Amino acid sequence: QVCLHISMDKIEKQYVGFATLPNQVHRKSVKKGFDFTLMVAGESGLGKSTLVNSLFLTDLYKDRKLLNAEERINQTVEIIKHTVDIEEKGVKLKLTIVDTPGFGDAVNNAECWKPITDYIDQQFEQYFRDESGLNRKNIQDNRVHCCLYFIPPFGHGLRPVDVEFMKALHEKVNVVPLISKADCLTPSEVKKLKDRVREEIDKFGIKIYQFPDCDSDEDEEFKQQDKELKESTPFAVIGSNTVVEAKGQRVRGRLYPWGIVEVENQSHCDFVKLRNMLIRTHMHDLKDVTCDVHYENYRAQCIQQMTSKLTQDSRIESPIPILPLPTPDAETEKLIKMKDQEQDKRGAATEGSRHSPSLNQENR
Ligand SMILES: Nc1nc2c(ncn2[C@@H]2O[C@H](COP(=O)(O)OP(=O)(O)OP(=O)(O)O)[C@@H](O)[C@H]2O)c(=O)[nH]1
Ligand SMILES: [Mg+2]
Repeated sequence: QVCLHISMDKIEKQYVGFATLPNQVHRKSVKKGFDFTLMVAGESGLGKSTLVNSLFLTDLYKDRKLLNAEERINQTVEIIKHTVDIEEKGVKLKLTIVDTPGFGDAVNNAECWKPITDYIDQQFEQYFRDESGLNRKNIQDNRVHCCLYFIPPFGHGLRPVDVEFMKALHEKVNVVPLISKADCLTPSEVKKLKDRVREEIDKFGIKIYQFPDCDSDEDEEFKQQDKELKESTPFAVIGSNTVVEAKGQRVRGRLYPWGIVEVENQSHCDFVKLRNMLIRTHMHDLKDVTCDVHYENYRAQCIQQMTSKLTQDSRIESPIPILPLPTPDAETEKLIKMKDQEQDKRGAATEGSRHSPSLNQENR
């Protein structure tokens, strides 16, 4: 026991204690909770609404009645935001899904991506405002962290509209391309289409979300998983709102006269790979890239615009950009009042202890 005591003493001396930093971060972030926003986009009828339903409702709403009913999803006609708060082993996640109406119903599809890019910009703008506002402590982050772009399974690769659409998005959001309704294709057709799409993404300079490189000290299994993930893009997916019976088990799938397609069967499609990527392995990286690359771009543009406006205006000589202040609404007024009162209180305290009103004035 004495020996143990001495060795513990030695350890204590060798460590200052900053090895606990990761634990501190862990505790703090678990307390705060996480949030994630996912968006879907693409032509009408490709199964966007069905997929997001399959993607999250399978695990998230296990006991919801909706699952077992043969629920038909209606056509999406406006951008709809669904938010669910989920908890797993004490970790809280606020998940937001932004379902968008598909394009293709209009005769002219020029700029069909506009409502979607506008939506993404609006979220950035809101965040930028909040960040430069009074109350920065509890900013709600509604920025879109990932956009699943649906490519049709028919056809021979990307259409011009797909290229333009993804290019309109790629500087603003992490684009993850998917081949939809993969049950229409045989395995060799899936492979051919995937190769083709990958080639075209390169050829047209579309910057889709890049999975980060694997560290060299990761174990072999992880490296293999990472390699498979990178080779599977664009993920070929199948969605379904019905639960069918296959080999005595109830599974989410599609029942055809010639058999059953199982959504979560890895030999039928890449649905599980996509879900694991989004939730288990890359959620944090998607958020980091959104914040460090896409939002930073937006911010830089905003600041640049403001500075150029100021330099144009010869009456103002300050090189520091001044934010256009929105007219204060009731909420802001209340906040200002609260902060004033807080300061008054603090001022009074210092006044009391120092007996010097002039000092107090300076403190302000
Ligand atoms: N074969 C097949 N059909 C699917 C799949 N996913 C969805 N569908 C069917 O495709 C039709 C359209 O699905 P939705 O999910 O409404 O498509 P959407 O992309 O949301 O359409 P919009 O809301 O108009 O943009 C429905 O009848 C679905 O049952 C799939 O993976 N394979
Ligand atoms: Mg829809």
